[in-house]
Amino acid sequence: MNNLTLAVENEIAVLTITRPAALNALNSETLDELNEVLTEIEARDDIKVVILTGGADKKGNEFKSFVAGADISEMVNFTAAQARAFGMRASVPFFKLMNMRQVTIAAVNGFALGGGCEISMACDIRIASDNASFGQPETGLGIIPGFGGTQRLARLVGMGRAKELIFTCDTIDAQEAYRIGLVNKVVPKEELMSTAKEMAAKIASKASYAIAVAKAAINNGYDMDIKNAVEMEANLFGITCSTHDKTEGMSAFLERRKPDLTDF
Ligand code: CO8
Repeated sequence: MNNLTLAVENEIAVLTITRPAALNALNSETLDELNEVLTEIEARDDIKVVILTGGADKKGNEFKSFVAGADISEMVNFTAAQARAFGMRASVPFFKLMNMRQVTIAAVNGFALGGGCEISMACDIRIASDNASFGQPETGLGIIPGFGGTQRLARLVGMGRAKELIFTCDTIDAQEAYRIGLVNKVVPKEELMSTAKEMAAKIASKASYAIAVAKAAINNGYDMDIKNAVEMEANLFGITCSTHDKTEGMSAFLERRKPDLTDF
């Protein structure tokens, strides 16, 4: 992979987007590599949580940029058909981040603009360093957010705030992103990766299969009416009741011991 690195330790994968010359902007090659590596991760039983972050800029500053958007130099001459193809190229790995059985955490270490904000929103959880900033500057470039931003931003922060951010192109700091619910947590930049890894370890220590099922229930139920969504939840609950982890988890509670949770 030219634009991504993958490091796996203790069931946690750290996936780093590394395009130092372009502040980790997403081009076609990076999106294809992302799709490839997420496909590999999905098939791996030894990875329970994926932390997505941005690599250092060309001066070695690790907290300059998470992802500064889609690559403008690639998009500048796009025809409508090429733009659509580019959007779909992102859509596939972004839906993987959203729906894969592993939990995905964006550790946002600087600029999360345009496609950068959008890829963070495709993750399950966002943790921001205190210097991070977020925005959807597309309408200032004559385009609209095209990697799911008009949809995921409205779902995360509500329609009014999403419209304000998209129509004004304002960049907001990490605290404001936290205040409006765009990020789960803001931490001093030196603590970003340790905080993300701590949360990942906590998640990895729970029943991984149950978490994957809970993730599917939340994602799928979100766009359903409440009655059908709760019925779907009941059905999925039934499935988790047929697992080793359910028997082990409940027995361990009653026997006052630590459970040995193994399903995934
Ligand atoms: N694309 C390509 N190159 C970029 C990008 C980008 N998005 N962002 C930064 N770079 C490059 C710069 O061109 C520069 O290259 P060079 O050193 O060769 O001149 C290098 O990265 C460093 O950037 P700057 O010198 O500009 O660094 P600053 O610290 O001065 O500024 C900023 C940092 C504020 C992040 C600035 O670089 C910036 O504004 N970048 C663009 C941000 C942006 O507008 N992002 C949104 C892009 S559009 C988008 O994401 C659409 C997504 C949906 C597409 C859907 C298609 C279907």
